[in-house]
Amino acid sequence: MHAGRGPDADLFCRVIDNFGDAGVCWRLARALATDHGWRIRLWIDAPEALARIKPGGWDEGGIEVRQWTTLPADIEPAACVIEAFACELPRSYIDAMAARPQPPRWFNLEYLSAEDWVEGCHGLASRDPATGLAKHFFFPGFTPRTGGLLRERDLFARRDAWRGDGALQQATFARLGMQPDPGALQLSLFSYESPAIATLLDALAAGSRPAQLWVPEGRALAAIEALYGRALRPGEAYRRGALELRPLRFMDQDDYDALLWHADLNIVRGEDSFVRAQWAARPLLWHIYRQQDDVHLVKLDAFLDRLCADLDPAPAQALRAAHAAWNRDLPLSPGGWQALFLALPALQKHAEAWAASLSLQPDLASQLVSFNQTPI
Ligand code: TRH
Repeated sequence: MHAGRGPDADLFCRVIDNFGDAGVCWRLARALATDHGWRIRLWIDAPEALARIKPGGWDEGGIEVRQWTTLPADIEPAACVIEAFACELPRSYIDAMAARPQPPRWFNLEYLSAEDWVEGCHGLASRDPATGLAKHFFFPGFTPRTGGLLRERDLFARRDAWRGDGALQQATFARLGMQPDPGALQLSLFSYESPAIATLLDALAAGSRPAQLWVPEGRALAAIEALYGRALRPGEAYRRGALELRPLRFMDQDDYDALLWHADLNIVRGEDSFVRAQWAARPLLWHIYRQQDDVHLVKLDAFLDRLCADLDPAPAQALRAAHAAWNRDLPLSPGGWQALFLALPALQKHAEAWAASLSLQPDLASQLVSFNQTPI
């Protein structure tokens, strides 16, 4: 942080599991810093999660990463305070917020959902009983009456530049140890464990078209190792029928974007890879994060209803069947998978239109900045 000017926002992140908590917070910090010139102090309780998605370090202009164990006793809260995913701030920090002559704007960044009720809750406030401070609920979402989706200003330009530049692509492939076969269907797989993984592998192996399946290290690759009964190493190719399985090292977040831009079908999960796959404007299959009492299935249906609203019946049915296989453990026959592969050209067109229409609404960081400027 530059001398003489404190942070514009304190962003608090507690890592529950995996990489999405860190991934979303890092992206928000970057968008606020790069697109809006904000100075961000990112407090994270498990910096090792951030280190996985940003192995090259966090030395980016405008962002200071701090380990959130305990906060300094004399901390001066920033003018804007963002609590990611209801991570609960320490009482001493809330008291310090209340003690400022002008109390900070306080946001709770919620989880993404396509459900209708989100519109009614976005922007609502609750009062901290002890200090009376207002905390605003900031809901990401897919419609204009929500907080929108994280999308940095130059994302589409970078994506399109990459797609139009063979040398840039080759540099990425060399860095990631990829040798894409131009004649093969390209798939990326970053999901949780699911019985659908086995049926997908079988369908690809039995397919009439060669396929390369790129699988970054992690839970999906471990699930495939269990199926194959052996360790699978990044950099190696494992062939079965028409399928070439290609494990990859877990990569930098920006390189993962490029993998999404490259593939014909991306299997993604959680929240951040799910959003990035939509910005890639390629067909996607979403393995949603499992929640208690199956509430995640309601969220999944809400998204699929929006996505499929103007999709022709055949591709929509193929897409829904694949989502049911992945998320509801419903068996999908080889014919079901083939229907999805056949639907890819239609899904591709639709993914482009979907990304373009979503990008008409202001991105999340811009909306947060505007909200922050409106008088309470
Ligand atoms: O990892 P996720 O499952 O994360 C989460 C958490 O489980 C969290 O508790 C939950 O709240 C949330 O999902 C909904 O999935 P997600 O959100 O897609 O985050 C993965 C991040 O990892 C994303 O920022 C992309 C990044 N990534 C890399 O940087 N390199 C890689 O190689 C891959 C595969 C992903």
